[in-house]
Amino acid sequence: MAEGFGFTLKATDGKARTGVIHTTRGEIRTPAFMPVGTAATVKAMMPESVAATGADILLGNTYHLMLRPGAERIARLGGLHKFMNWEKPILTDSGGFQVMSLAGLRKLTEEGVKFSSHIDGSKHMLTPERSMEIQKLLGSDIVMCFDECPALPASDEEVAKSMRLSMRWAQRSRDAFGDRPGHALFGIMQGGVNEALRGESAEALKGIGFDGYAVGGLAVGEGQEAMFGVLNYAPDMLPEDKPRYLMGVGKPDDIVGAVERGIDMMDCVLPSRSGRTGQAWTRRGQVNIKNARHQDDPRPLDEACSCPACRNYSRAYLHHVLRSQEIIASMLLTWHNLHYYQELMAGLRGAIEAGSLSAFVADFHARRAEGDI
Ligand code: PRF
Ligand code: ZN
Repeated sequence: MAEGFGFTLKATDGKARTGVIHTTRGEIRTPAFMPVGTAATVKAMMPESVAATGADILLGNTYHLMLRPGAERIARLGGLHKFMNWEKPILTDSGGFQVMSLAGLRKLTEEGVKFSSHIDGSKHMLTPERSMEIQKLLGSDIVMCFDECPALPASDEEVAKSMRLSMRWAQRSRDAFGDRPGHALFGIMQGGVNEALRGESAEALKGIGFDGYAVGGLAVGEGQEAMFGVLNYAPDMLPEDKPRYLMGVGKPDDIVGAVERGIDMMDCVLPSRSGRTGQAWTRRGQVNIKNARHQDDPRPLDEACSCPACRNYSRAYLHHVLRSQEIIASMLLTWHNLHYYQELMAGLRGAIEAGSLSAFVADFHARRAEGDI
């Protein structure tokens, strides 16, 4: 597999694992949460601030960057890391999932997906080969296979057909990626909530061979119980010595449940996106800072949080700037949320290493049940 890339497992606790992914741009401590930097920015955050929250790696998107400003342009400007001033590792998603959820007119064939841009309606085509080329132009450290994630509801037959197409695309992705020392390629398991199809997908991917394995096709509206149902068996179908990445998850309790079930990496827009609308995540659950009950409250969002929003500002101030649609509201709440997520990951890693994950998880749920102060 890729030279300059590796995964070391440090400790396990039940099915949960903690370890380190080694890349040429630095180490990623797992379980890892990856903030989403879709358009070459984690919205409302300077890259050094993202790093200060404790993030070891960011996620970027093929789909958005190919449309604007264009992958060839980013390559001419020295690659995505230089372009956005982020020196640590970047994982890029391959585009298929975003095409299906964002693009206008789409046509899916064996070859790939033809679609029109959500920005200007212009026509484009993504194939496994073009997705690998774009992710190479971006200079991504962890490249994702080009796959299809079927929209729900879907019959077992439709899910099977889609998964088998994704597995043929996985082979084409592997062939097109070639051998790129210092860059890793991850396969993506599909198969919906069907155990046999998940097994078939895992076998196909293992037969091809990847540097890491993602669980795709979850958190698409099936609900937490169904998602955990799949996560009760899916990680066990994947190689133990490679990182396992759950795509597009999730809320803090989804993350805790996924880690308990053997997931090593996750990404989600939730902490950044919901920060911009006034939703904050704390140890005591969700807080909507827009709510009038905060307008005279001199206390911080979370007195135990060491982020700049909680150290230097009151709930009353956060409420005011959010209500006034001041830019600093997005900056502070995004910072807090990313800090909270990274602190949760650090807590999970520490607990797994200490063999005390079940106590950590019990405490996590108990505090949330108390509710906001
Ligand atoms: N495939 C890809 N990206 C994704 C997903 C997927 O299935 C999901 C599903 N939650 C999020 N992002 N390529
Ligand atoms: Zn905070």
